[in-house]
Amino acid sequence: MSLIKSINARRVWDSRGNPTVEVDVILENGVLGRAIAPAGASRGTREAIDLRDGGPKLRGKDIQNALASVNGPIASALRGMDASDQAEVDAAILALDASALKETLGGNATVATSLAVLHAAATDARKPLWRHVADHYNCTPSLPLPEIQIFGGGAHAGRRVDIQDFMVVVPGAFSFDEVMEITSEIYFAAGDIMAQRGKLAGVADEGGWWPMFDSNEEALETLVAAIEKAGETPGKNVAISLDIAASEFGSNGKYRLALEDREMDSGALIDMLGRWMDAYPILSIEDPVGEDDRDGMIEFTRRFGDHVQIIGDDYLVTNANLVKEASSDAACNAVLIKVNQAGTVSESVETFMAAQAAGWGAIVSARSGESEDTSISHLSTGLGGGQLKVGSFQRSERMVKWNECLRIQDELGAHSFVGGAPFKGTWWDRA
Ligand code: 2PG
Ligand code: MG
Repeated sequence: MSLIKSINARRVWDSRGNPTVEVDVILENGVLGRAIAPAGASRGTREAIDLRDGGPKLRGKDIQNALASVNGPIASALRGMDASDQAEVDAAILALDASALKETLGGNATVATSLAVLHAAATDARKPLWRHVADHYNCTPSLPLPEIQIFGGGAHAGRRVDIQDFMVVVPGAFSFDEVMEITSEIYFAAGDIMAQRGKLAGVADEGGWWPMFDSNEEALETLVAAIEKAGETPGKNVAISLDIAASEFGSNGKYRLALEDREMDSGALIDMLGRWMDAYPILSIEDPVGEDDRDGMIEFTRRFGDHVQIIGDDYLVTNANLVKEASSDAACNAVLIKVNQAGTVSESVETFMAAQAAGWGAIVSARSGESEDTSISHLSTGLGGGQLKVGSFQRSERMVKWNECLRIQDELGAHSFVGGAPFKGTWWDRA
């Protein structure tokens, strides 16, 4: 056991060129733990706040106040604490901020600190982070099943299409390494098809292709064509995963697909997604309706919950109580775990455990604003049994996380890959 000697925050820059918080935690024996806060663009209204300074400088996005939270109150409170007691450390952080959404300290300050402490404890125990997480939380580690973006949309691509993430999953793969190879083939096949058809504008925030489609459905047709061009059978080894991110184009049960100039209510949106699921091999859907559309989420889950994975992201904001509530509502059957939505490691793990208790899936996820930090690759492996969403197959802030999983694969063994287990009970499992 080693005690925390000092904590220092510095300003670094994320994958969108915005300032963000990096925290160094140094233990009395000299061990260093370091982590960087990510940042979302399509944010849930109930997630922890990124504390930004406002004003004209850096488009209001500077984080001097968040740095001051870490270097001031957080550092004072944590100095002398046992870094291996993550729950105590996170409780001490929470005790400094009585606000609902960590407005006082900033979720960017708390998440970078909390993760840096986790790293320090792992290094002090001479364990890779994934192993420390597995031992600390008494989990069986396994390499996650990735979901990988092929086209970006919504808030990540200038709203060029309404739907945010068009992704593939490869539940039929035998190893993490094989998922990477198959996804690479699909990613470049999609780029080739789009270039040939004059539909390719570049690369979106998470590395997926920035599309110039005429409808949202054209993305689905193109994705199926890309899977086939890559030599795979859609719906067999490879399936489609969507993040609708519906809160970005609707509220109060009213939605507007700008690309198609169509307005619809919640029922019509659910019907449209139902038609897509009939026509395309869609295995997972995130935020199919808005974060405020409880009736819509319950209805969607009633209709499709025994068919596909239904993930709450903005709907659940990595909050264990919301997972419990949704579980008793029979809304969703899986949760996205974003550590910065919760604001600490302990709250994120608590949400993961709540999902497991509900018999739900859990997908550890990056944000659209990312960095070289690879904590989530370790978290999802250490907690085990899950899935990992990192963005696409280009840009180093994405690839660094996939590549870290390949290094973990060498330590843990290729056999530890979860494969299609997260999709037990879906149409894919029955097919
Ligand atoms: C999401 C994430 C990642 P953001 O909605 O799931 O794709 O986006 O980080 O912008 O919230
Ligand atoms: Mg989402």
